[in-house]
Amino acid sequence: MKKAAFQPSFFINNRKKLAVLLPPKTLALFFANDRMPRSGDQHFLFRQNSDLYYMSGILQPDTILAVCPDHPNPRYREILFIQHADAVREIWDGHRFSSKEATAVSGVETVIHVDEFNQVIDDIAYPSNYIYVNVAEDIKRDNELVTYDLRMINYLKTRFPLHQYGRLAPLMASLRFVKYSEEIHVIQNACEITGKAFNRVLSAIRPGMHEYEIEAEMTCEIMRNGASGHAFLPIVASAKNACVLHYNVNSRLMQEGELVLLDFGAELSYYCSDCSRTIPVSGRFTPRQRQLYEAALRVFRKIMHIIRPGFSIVQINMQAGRFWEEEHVRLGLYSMEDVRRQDPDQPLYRKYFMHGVTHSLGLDVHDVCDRYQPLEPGAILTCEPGIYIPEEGIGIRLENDMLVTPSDPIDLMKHIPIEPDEIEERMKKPTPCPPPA
Ligand SMILES: [Mn+2]
Repeated sequence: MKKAAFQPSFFINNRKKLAVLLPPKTLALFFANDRMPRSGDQHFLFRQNSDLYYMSGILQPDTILAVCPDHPNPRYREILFIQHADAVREIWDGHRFSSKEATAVSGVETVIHVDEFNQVIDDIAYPSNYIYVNVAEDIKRDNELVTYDLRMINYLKTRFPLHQYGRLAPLMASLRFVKYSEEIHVIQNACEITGKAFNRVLSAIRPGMHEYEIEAEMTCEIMRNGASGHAFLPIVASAKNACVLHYNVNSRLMQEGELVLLDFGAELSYYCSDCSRTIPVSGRFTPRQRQLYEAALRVFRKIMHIIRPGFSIVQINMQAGRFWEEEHVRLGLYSMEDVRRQDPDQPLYRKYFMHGVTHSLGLDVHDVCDRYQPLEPGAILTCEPGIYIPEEGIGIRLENDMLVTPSDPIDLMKHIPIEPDEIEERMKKPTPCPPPA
């Protein structure tokens, strides 16, 4: 995607909403993601920082957005810092925005080259008492990587040691949690494409295929429908691979009688969809597979009814544990007596269901939000129960994306087959024509 999908009014409105949440005399700073080196002169595909995108629509690296609503000089209330035009670099990497183009996308009137940030920062920091920065708090920091936002907060703290610093993350989480109609529309379209990819898998899959061939079918359908690609690394996990929750090697040969778990979604205009289905490789569930599948589907339906205002993500997850407990007992995995004796901190259901049953969905596949906050109409959440029995080499997960309304949610994936009978029906392969007599 080369251009933002939304009109500048979308980004202008987001900045207005942020300004209301900021304390008086605050400077808020958003930094781009880094370009991540891959090898030699290659980089991984660049992805803009989601908060910066949400506030500006600018997809270029080396971008900074400053929002300083109370600045005495109106010119400095919103500033976009962007890369210099560079004739040589543009031969290799393509066009860079002029100031005018950046204004047309973002609605920010003041556009300055990013090289001048170090001079301009004095003018916007001095009249401010607070500096709020968009350190991404939800990303996995399981390495020593010092990202642009972390480098800049160190720089700012050295330069302005007596300012008070604050977190943009909780404010951004509350803004991004409830989606506007434009965002809902894009996510719904992403869900449509995801459904097409699933239907293609249903007609293509056969015993003797590799998991990666299914990935290729999905990728093809996603790309040819105009999505930018997968919203996350797709999972094609057959047989016991389905018990590895983030399996994405997708290399195994699939055989007759096995299940394959698919967890995938198209990304469209920077917004994600997220779908899971578990289907029989040969087109028919065995009685045991169907028994477990139907248990997952019952939990799916029960969870769906509590994805509504009044419940928080944390509460829905606790309820999912109760629903699974009933199903596990019914399946004979343990007894109610075992449940009564269990350590409440280590509930038995976690042996067979060990992940969250819902998460917010948006610009990020696991979108930022406060997990303790009750849901509100306009939020989009997944509904994704699963059951994993490594001893039997079986893992089943079902997942649809739900738009929260004042009552029951709208299932944005209701067009994607989920009933076991419908899955089997759609998987019936046309019988080859008999040879002419
Ligand atoms: Mn999910």
